Formats: sequence, structure tokens, C-alpha cells
Amino acid sequence: MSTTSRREFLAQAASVTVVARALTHSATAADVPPVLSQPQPGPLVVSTWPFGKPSNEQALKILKEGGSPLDAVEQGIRLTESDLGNPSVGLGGIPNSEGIVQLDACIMSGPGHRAGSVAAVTGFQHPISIARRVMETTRHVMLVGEGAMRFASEHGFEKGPEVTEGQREAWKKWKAEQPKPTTGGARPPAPNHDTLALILLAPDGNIYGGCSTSGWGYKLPGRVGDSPIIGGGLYVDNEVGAAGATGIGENVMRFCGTFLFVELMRQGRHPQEACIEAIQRIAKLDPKGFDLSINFIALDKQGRYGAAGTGSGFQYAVASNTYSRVEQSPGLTAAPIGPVGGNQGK
Ligand code: SD4
Repeated sequence: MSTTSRREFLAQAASVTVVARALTHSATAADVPPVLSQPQPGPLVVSTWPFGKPSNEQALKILKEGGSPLDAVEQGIRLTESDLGNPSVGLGGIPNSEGIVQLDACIMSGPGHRAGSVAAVTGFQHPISIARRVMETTRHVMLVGEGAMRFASEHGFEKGPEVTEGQREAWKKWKAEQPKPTTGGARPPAPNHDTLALILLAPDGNIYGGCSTSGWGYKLPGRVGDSPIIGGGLYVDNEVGAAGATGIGENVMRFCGTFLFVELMRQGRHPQEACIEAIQRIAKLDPKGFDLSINFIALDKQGRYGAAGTGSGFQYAVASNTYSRVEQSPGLTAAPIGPVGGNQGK
């Protein structure tokens, strides 16, 4: 980074509370800009939350065994989708307000700028694989609800429970506590909703990504979040890089969140700078300021990566052929600047 842009970045990051970047470092450094990662060759995988770590490792294993980068993304995400103990990805997820788990997912290939997506799918174990099949066998990008499920059945995708026993019990308890009739969608107690977004720089320099979630717990039936929206929960641009999101989808999709991150990287920002600047921009537009529960990861063509979230930030996972670890993102907490109206989300 040039001295000028470094200085600008330091000034910009002054409102950022930084918790130690690597969890192995115990010191925390408020008001100190995060370390900027250096370029590195692929394979490099970045994903949201600590549960992304085994998914990253699975993706690298698939590559090592000769799988394609898309196989790596898909199989990495399938690993987390298969974990019925995960309350926010796959069929172990928190159901919607009617007690049925409703899944969203998408996948993107940098080469060819291809995308596939499914939303509001119930009873299928691997929405990421259905999304990939949409991308590879149809002329469409996105299938939703009934049509997506008919497509999945015709293609023989594995079925699973509508909801796990444990989640059904929790839902019943939640339901009993709700005022009747339930309107407007209930707000689940945090942290009730996390998404796996996984972005990959392949050894040949191409970029890929995928995203999978059960979404906002106890959401209204038919609600679709940011995760299956191209440019919302995931965006891949093979000339620049990729970004993925987790958090309250309503606060991501209104801003074309990941598209914005990639555009900032296109303008020359390091992924870490892009994450901070984009969240600041979103917080400036949104009347809720930084009280948004949104978190992002970003990766560029040079193998540099970064992440940031509102509030205390979030943990994300990074892996290459030589390491696999969980890191802590910076958290942005500064006061809102110039609210302009709006009422979605939170
Ligand atoms: C959604 N973005 O459906 C997802 C949920 C999530 O952390 O990632 N929460 O809005």
C-alpha cells in the first residue's frame, strides 16, 4: 500500500475497535488498525465462523485429491450442512415460525461468471449441491420454494427431516411464548442465526465461492435472506476477488453488501480495508448506524484476505496448505452518521 493510502486507512480505521487478529495473540488493541494480510498463492480458503474451519480443511482436501475448485467449495459446505447439531446451516437449523427448516444457498464460479442459487427449500440436506446443479444444468440462476424442491426431487437429491427433534422442541417452546397471531416475524434471541459463506482462491488464481444457511430463526415462512442472493450474501468477480456475508440478511441485501465489497477491492482497497470501508458506508446510510449485526469476509486475486463486522466483530476461518486457523475480525462500533430513514431488519 502507498504511504498516502496507508495514512488514509489509519485515519479511517480510527473508529474501529480491534480485537486481537489471531486468537493465539492474547493482547487486544483498541483503536489500532488490523494487520493487513500479505499476498499469498492459492489454495486459500476463507469462511465465516469457527465452524468454517473444518469446511475449509475439507475443501483443501478435495483439491489435494484432484477435485475441482467447485467440488472443493461444494464438499466443504456439505460438511457443515451435514452436521445436524449446527443450528444455522443445513437441516439441523432453527426452523421458521411454522416449525419447518427453510434453507437458502448459492454458489459462484469466477471462470465464466456463473452462478446458481436456491431459496426457501425444505426437507433437502444439501442446498449447496442443488444450487450447483441449477448453475450447471439449467439456463437459470435461481429457483425458489416449490419449484426448487421439484427440481431437487427430479435430480435425486438426498432428503432429510423437516426439522430435528431438538429444534422442534425449542420451536414449540418459542411458539408458546409468542403473542397470537404472530405477525411481522419474530426476532430470535441472538446469536440464533449464522451462515457459512466460503470463498476460495484456487492454485491457478481463479476464484469461487458458496454460501448456505437456514437463515433467520423463526422467520416468516417464505422469507428469503441475503445468502442465496448474488451480490447480497456472496459475490465472486474473477478479475478482483470475492466476498461473503453473515448476519441479519435484511441489513446486507438492501446494500448489495458483497457486491459493494468487491467493487471497493476493484478500486484498489486491500480486502481488510474494503470490509471496514463498506461497513462504514452501510452504517452511514442506515438509521440503525452500526447496530446491524452484519459481518463480512473478503479475499482478493492476490491471496490477501480480511474480515469485519459490526459490534464486536466475529470469528472467521482461514486455511491454506500450510495453516488452518480461526481469526477474530475487527468490530465496528462508532456512532451512526446521518441517518436517512428505513425500517427493515433488526
Ligand atoms: C440470513 N444471513 O438468512 C442469514 C443469516 C445469518 O448470521 O447469516 N446470520 O439473514
